[in-house]
This record gives sequence, C-alpha cells and structure tokens, in this order.
Amino acid sequence: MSAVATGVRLALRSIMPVGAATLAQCLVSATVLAAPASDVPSTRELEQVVVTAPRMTAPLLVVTDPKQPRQPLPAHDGADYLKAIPGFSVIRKGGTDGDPVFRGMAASRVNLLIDGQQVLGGCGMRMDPPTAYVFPEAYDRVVVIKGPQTVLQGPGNSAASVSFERSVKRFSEPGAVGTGSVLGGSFGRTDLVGDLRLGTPDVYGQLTGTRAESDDYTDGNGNEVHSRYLRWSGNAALGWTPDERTRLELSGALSDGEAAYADRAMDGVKFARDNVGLRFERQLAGTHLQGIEAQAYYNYVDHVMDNYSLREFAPSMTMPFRSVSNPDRETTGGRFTADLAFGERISATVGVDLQENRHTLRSTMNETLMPYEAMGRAEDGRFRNAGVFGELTLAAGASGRVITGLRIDDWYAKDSREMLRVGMTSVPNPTADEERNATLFGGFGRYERDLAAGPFTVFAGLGHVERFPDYWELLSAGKETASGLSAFNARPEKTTQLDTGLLYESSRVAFSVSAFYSEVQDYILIQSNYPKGMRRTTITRNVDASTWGGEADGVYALLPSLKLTGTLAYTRGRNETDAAPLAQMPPLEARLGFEFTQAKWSAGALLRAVAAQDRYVVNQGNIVGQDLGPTAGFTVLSLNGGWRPRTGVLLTAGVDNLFDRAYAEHLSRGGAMVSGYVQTTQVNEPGRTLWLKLNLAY
Ligand SMILES: [Cu+2]
Repeated sequence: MSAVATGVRLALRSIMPVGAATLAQCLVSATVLAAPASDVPSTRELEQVVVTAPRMTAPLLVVTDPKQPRQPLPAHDGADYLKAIPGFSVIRKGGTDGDPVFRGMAASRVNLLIDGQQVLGGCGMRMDPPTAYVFPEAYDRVVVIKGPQTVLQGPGNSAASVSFERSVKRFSEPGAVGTGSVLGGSFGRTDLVGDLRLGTPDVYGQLTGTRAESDDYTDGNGNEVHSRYLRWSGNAALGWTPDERTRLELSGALSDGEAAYADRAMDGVKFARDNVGLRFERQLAGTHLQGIEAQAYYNYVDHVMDNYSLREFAPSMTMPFRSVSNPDRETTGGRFTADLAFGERISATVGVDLQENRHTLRSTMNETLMPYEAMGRAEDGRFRNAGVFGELTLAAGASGRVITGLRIDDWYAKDSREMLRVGMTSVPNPTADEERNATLFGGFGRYERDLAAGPFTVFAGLGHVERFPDYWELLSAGKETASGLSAFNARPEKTTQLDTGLLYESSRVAFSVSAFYSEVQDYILIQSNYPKGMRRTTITRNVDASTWGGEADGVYALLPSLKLTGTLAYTRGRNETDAAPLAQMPPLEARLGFEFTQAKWSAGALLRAVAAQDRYVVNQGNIVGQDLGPTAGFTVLSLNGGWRPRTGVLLTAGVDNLFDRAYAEHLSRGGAMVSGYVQTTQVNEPGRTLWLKLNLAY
C-alpha cells in the first residue's frame, strides 16, 4: 500500500498543479456534455450567491454547500469553512490548519467525519486537526448537527458532529458531469478545483483535484504574518450501481501540503494523507428492513515539521540546531448500519462502528548530524473503540416527532512511551506500557413539533455524552502533582446538555433560534506554563464546568430581490471547580448582511461585529490553545458581487475587511518570534483581501 501510494503521490505532486489547471481549462472549453445526473442541491437557488452565514434549516441541523463561494474568503481547509456557521470559531495558528471550535468546545468535542471516516491528525503540537485533511470543495455537502443530539456519527460528540460528504448520483444514461472553480486573491492566493464524474447506469467514476496556495498575508497594520501555505488533494472513486437501490464504491484519496505557522518555532512541511475506502449501500423492500450500509476505511497520515525549511533558521535555547519531528498515525475503521421501519410511524437506524489507530514518532534535535529519515519510528500510543448504537424516530400525533438514541462504546488505550522528555533530559515514563479499558455511554431524547400557527417548529432535547480523553489530552501533557509526569489516567469527560429552540419559515421571513445549557463533569482542562519546581510545564486537569448560550439567524425579504440577514452567537462558560470563567470561550458575535439578487447580478455586504472578551483565565484552555488575556472587540465590513452570464457559469468577487482593520480573534494562538517578522500578542487576522472566483458546472 505505502509503496504504491508513494509512487502515485510523487506522480501526482509533479502533475497536480498542471493537472488541476488543465482540468479547469477543459471545463471552460468543453462542449456541453449530457448531464443526466446533477448534484446541485435543489435549494441552491434559494441560498445566498456568496455564503456568509449558513442557516439552521431543521432542528439543530445546518447544511451548507462547500462548492459555493463564501465571504470572508476561507483558507481551503475544513475549519475555515465551518467558521461562517454561527457558533463556530477557529483558533488561528497561521494561514491554514486552524482548529474549529463550536460553542467554546474544541478538538475532539466536535466529531468530524470525512466521507464517513474518522481521520485523526498526527502532530503532537496540534498542527493538523482533522480539518487540515479536508479540502472542502472536493465534497458536496457539509452537515453540522449541534449538541449531543445524534449517536450515528461516532462517539464523543459533546459539542457537535460535522460531516463532509460526497454524493454521486446514479447516471440514468451514459454521460458526464463536471464542476470546477478558479480563484485568485490578494497575497498570491490561487485555488484550482476540478471535479469530473463519468458514468453509465451500471458504473461511474469520479476524479477530483484541488490545489490552493497563498503567500504570507498582511494584517491591517501592514505587517506580514508568517502564514504561507500550499495544499493539494486528489480523490478518485469507482462505483458500481447495478440498479437504483444498490451501490458499491471503492474510493481513494491522496493529499499533501506545507504551511507556515505564526504561533510557534516550527512549520509543517508535510501533511500527507493516503486513504482507501470501500462502501456498500442497498435499499431493501422488506417489511421491517429498509436498507443496509457497510463501510471500511484506511487512513495514513504522515506529518513532518521543522524549524528551517519555511523560515530562516534561528538557533534558540530549546532548539540550538536544525530540528525535525515526524509523527504518523494509521487509522482503520468500519461501520455497519441497518435502517428499520415498524409501520408508518416508527423508523430506526441501528449499527456498529469501530476505529483503531496507532501513533508513532521519530524526531531529531540535529538533522545535520542525525537525520530523522535514518531513524526508526517508535510507537507512543494506540487507541481502539467499538460502538453499538441505535436511533429511533417516532411520529407523535399529527405534527410531532420523538427522536431518541443510545450508544455504548468500548474503549482501549495504551501508553507506549518508554521515556518522557523533562526539560532537556529524558526520564522513564511512570505509565509506560499501561493499558486502559472503559465502557462509555451516550444518549439523547428530543421532541420536535410543527405548529400550524406560524408555521413554527419547536424542539427540546436532553443529551448525555461520555467522551474518552484523546491522544493529546492523555499523551501531550502531565498531571498537576509534582511527580505527575504523565496524564495517561485522565478521567473521561461527561457532558449533559439541554438543547432547545425554534424555527420559523414563511415566504418573506425565516428565522431560527437554538439555545443550550450544558453541565460537564470532569471537563478536561489543559493548563500551560504550570509551575513545577524550577520548570514550567503543560498539564491536564479534570474540573467541573458549565456552559450556556446559543445562536440565532434570520432572513427578511424586503423585496423579492433584496434580503436582510442577521445572525447572533454567544457562549458563556464557568469553571465550577476553580470558581472562575471557563477559558477559551468566544465572545458575543453578530453578523448583519444585505443581499441584492437579480437574474444575472448580485451584490452583498457583510458586517461582522465581535464584542470584547473580558472573561478569561491566562494559561487555561484546551489542547489547541490557552487564554492569553482579555481581547478588544472589532467590526469588519466586507462587500461582494456576483455575475451569472448563463447557467453553469458564476463569477463572484469580493473585498474582505474593506477598511483594512487590524484585529485578532479572541480564540487565537499567541504570536511567536519568527525571524524577519513582527511579533504580535495574538496571530492577527488578514487585512484587506480582494478575491475573484469563477465557478463552472456542466
Ligand atoms: Cu506538527
């Protein structure tokens, strides 16, 4: 597998820039091919031409089309595409690979599936959250389910579940469908995306390529931020659809990239992913059994970071020589579900899923004398979990629904680290070769009701999730006691959350509100700069916490062609154990937009206003970032316009941060000292950014 993948990777790397460009050109000049199947969602016409804030369209559900242009211009990675959804924030580290946070909950509290698969990053310093391996335009749909209100998307989703999905429709006659986009922007930003689907009723093939590149961006003060990146991906799928009800698909993905980081002493020079997946779906006409779905996958992530390839080498106390670290992670998994029905009123999905991953590390403090390539990889941890789950929907009366779910997970983890680094020395790991087993539960119940008056939909649900600590929480930190060098025995986090809200939709007005209150027992708090004798270290602590808040969105059509939109998001957290604010909480955020849309033309404006945050605890947070102090509020204005000369061609352009405002998000990493760059308290956001995007579909 790996030898073949390396060969293909090398070939792809050399042709990718040309390949994507050629594909895009082909799409421009192609004669119009028969388009018997289309993946364009039927709701696309109703949505914004340029997406600025996807709306909640069903209880706790947000669905957005990643192929649509969006403002502000996101990096071509998963996190920046989520940031537009009210309630999401991104912890910025540089130009790309930020960490998505929902309602102040970071990392593995937001479950992420790519094509139904779990992909876990390799970097112990969290350079590569799962979203770093997402190339959003290669997917057809991003689905977000807020809160612990599903059990179908894997374990531990205490804050939300996010799924990047592809959906290739069966071809009713031989044909081809292609989409592509070309984007150019400030700071040398260029993106190329091509997606080609060819098929007959019996078989289909899909080829998708993406490439995104950016130089360092400049913040509103005119200072360059060490943030350049290059990312590319290639996906291929081969499907067999002998009839309307059956699909067997073999798929594969290869991707890689490099990224400069403004918040640390190293950069990512390799983010390679090799992936193979196999999926089978069949709809059945049984009395009770309505369909089955089976999936198996393999993901290998190989990451390299160093302190010299993307920056001027500057010796420091901790890294006097050229240093390289090369972690990798191999994740395998599978899932089987069956859809059941019991009469007209009861439907259910039951299933099992499993996932196993192994992490290794090799690193050198002196690449010149001891190159890392010559070293053996040493396993430092392995994890396994198997879950059984079931979700049931029951029609209650003419307009009500009860949805309930339950899942049980069996967890296993092993600490394979023989030695731990303490300062500049190595000491034996007190939890070396220790193993942990745990059985954890998750479940929820929700009532939804459509009210004729309005029409309104109201909902309320209670959910509970027990989350097993992740790799970073267990193996990247110590404990608070003087002798506690390993946090391998950190307790699982238990979240109980109430989710409630309403949706309203009429011809001129639509709005939604969702609110939550959450109690977290044994919240896994990460604390940096924790004093232990003469040295300072990072520790994992279990504390009790509570959070509450919510999101609102609304759209009002003043005229058929003129719409006003607005969103609001707020989260407040409290660390009950320390009687202090819970760290890494985003401040109040509001967006106001207006959109003017005609048959061929559109124009829009977006005002994003974020309040100051004075609830903070310095050095406390999560595996991604800790609070740095209070932050000021800011307001950013952006403008966009669109032109659709004919069906299948859309040209959009925008100016983000029109007034070149200098600002940083509250959730941001601290700026590091990088030779040749100005050091800032936080990593500042981009200044004025111009962009132009061409979308094509055939
Ligand atoms: Cu790294």
